[in-house]
Amino acid sequence: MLNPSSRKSKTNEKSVAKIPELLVERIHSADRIVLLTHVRPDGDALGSSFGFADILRGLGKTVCVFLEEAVSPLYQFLPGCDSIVTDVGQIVEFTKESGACLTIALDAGDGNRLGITPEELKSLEPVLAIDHHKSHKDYGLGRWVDPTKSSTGEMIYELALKLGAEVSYAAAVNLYVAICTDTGSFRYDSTLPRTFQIASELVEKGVKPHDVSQCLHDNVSLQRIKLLKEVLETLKVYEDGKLAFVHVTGDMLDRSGASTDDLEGLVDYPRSLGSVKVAVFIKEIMEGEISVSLRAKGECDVAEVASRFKGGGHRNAAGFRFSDKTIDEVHLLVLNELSGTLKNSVE
Ligand SMILES: [Mn+2]
Repeated sequence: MLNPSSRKSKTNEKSVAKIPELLVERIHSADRIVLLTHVRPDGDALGSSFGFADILRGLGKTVCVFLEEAVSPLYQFLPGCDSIVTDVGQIVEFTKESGACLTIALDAGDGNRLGITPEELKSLEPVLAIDHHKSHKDYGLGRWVDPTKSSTGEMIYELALKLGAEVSYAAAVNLYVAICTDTGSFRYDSTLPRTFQIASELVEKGVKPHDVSQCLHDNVSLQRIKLLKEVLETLKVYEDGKLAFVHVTGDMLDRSGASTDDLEGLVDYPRSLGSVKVAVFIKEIMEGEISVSLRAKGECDVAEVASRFKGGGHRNAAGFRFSDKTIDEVHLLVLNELSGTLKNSVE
């Protein structure tokens, strides 16, 4: 059943973002800026990093984007993805050069998941954070955290307006990809009127939605399809189809020839079942190292469920890890927790 949204559309407002002055001032006064993002970066993490780097360069800043490892082949179409630094020592040296330096962490809800040690993070101070994770754990000197925003990419666009910066075509592609991936192509609950306004402005800057969609969705390898076949074989549903579980092991990756990058988005298949409220994807790539992704539709708050397992995320997308359990143990543990949560939530 479709019902109209109760959200008030603020179509006449150019920007409704409450951007802290500290952030704006620090950016204006910095000569050099280091951008960090979370490990295993997704489209939002990468798109907002490369997009923001381009915007800042347009303001005359020297910018270094640090990533723990090379950009996944899935995102190598993003403009600017080849000018990253993966050596943290090089970043620390960069901050010591003359002139004011600032570090900004993007899309990272946890300062311990930036791919660097706490000591290394300290040596990059001052650190500011821009993030939209509901589970954001404060770190650094200051922050702009807004869980109502669809994506960090959307926040970077608002910030560019506030800074009076030019958004080039290259930046527009990156921010569009960031918004597109974090909203599941404008399908998730976080997609608001402002999200479409920004997407529309990015399209006016030359982004072609069809081309981006081709790069994001219609560009998969045979190995990924083989992996998908194996993963779907593991599908189990519970609670009248409200819960769907799938898992992957290192052996499945080996058999299919796929890489860990190919795991991204596979949880959308169990999530797409009509009856499903929460989809669970359990990954054991290395023996004993388990990560769990939760994707929800509607009322169930999976960020809250993830926090019970010391994880985090958004209302509709969250995750957590274990290092001392088997897939079966994790399956049972998460099933019990979600069954209880569903029973307690008002339908
Ligand atoms: Mn994000």
